[in-house]
Amino acid sequence: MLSSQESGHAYGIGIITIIIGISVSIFYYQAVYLPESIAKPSVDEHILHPVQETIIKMISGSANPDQQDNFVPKLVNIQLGIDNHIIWDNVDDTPHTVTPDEEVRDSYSGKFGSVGVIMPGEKYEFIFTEAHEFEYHCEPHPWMRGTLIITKQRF
Ligand SMILES: [Cu+2]
Repeated sequence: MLSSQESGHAYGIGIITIIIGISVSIFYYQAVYLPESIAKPSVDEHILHPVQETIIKMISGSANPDQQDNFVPKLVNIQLGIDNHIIWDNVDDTPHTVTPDEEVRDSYSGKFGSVGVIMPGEKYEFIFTEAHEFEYHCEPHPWMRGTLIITKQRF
């Protein structure tokens, strides 16, 4: 049996442990979690709401490796504030993906690339807010390849 002094001591340590735990949680929430969740950079309205959409179609027959065209158009030049809202439209009857060859991250829109497949008739869209240049492909049909070059407005 613990004497009442010892059990009081153990009780005290328990309370202190709980207080430290709560303090650490609050510190983590305020110093780490909150800043990350609200850290989206401020982006010009013209870039968030460009005047044009860029549509890239995944055309019929893309699942055939002998067909030359799949992502149409294949090479796209984009200007921020003009047409940087990009929509991949699957007009084929096969599911496809939009997957960058190497990880691409936009500091406003986050990680680029479709999550899972884009079913026939569905779309994947992304708004780029920074200059990027990269190649992408379709995961199940690696011969489907495209290139995006996103630049700042030239005036
Ligand atoms: Cu595909």
